[in-house]
Formats: sequence, structure tokens, C-alpha cells
Amino acid sequence: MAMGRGSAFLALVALCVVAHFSSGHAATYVVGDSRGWTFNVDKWPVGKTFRAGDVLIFKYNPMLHNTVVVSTLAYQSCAATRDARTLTSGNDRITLSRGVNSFICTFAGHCQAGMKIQVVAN
Ligand SMILES: [Cu+2]
Repeated sequence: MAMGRGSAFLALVALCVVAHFSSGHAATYVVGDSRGWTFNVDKWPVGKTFRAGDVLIFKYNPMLHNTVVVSTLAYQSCAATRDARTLTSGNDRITLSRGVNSFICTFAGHCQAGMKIQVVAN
């Protein structure tokens, strides 16, 4: 009985260590830095290294912009599909998945004006 509790405790400790280790590597980035999520932000990822689990924060006025998770094709064409995940809080937090992550603003003309980013998470 005591042994069972001990094992459960050790398992819990191990789980916490793993969780802590994983979270220790995750970074949080404000897209566009002080300018936020806005026009001509497409070059913002250049020179940065991202990992799966890192969090991007998109800050903007929700009356003027949005954040839409899109495919590479939609990123390139600035045309999101109707079922694309759309965030509208003005302070959207998105966890990067491994591989290519693409985001655009779907307000008319904004993506074409560089309100789009594409990052690769390792
Ligand atoms: Cu916009």
C-alpha cells in the first residue's frame, strides 16, 4: 500500500519534471514587436528561430484586423478558405505546431499590404 503511494508520487514528480522541462523551452513572441500585428509585418520572422510549442501573440485593434490560420497556398494567394480558423480577440495567442505555420489578416487588402507571416517551427 505504502509502496503504491510511493510509486504514484514518483510518477507525479516525473510528470512535473517532464512538463517543466518541456515548458522551459517554449518561448513567447509578440508578432511585429512593438508595432504589433499590422501592415508590412511579413519580414518580422526573418532571422528568428521558432520551435514547436512556442507561442505567437497577435496584438491589434479587433475593429480593424483579425488573425486567420491558413495554408501556404492561402498565404501566398492572400485568399483564406471559408473554414479557416479565425481569431478576433485583438490579443490572440497561437501555439506553433511543427512545420510551416501561416497567418494572414483577411480584412480587404491587408494581406496584400504585408499583413501576413509565415514561420517554420522546428
Ligand atoms: Cu488587417
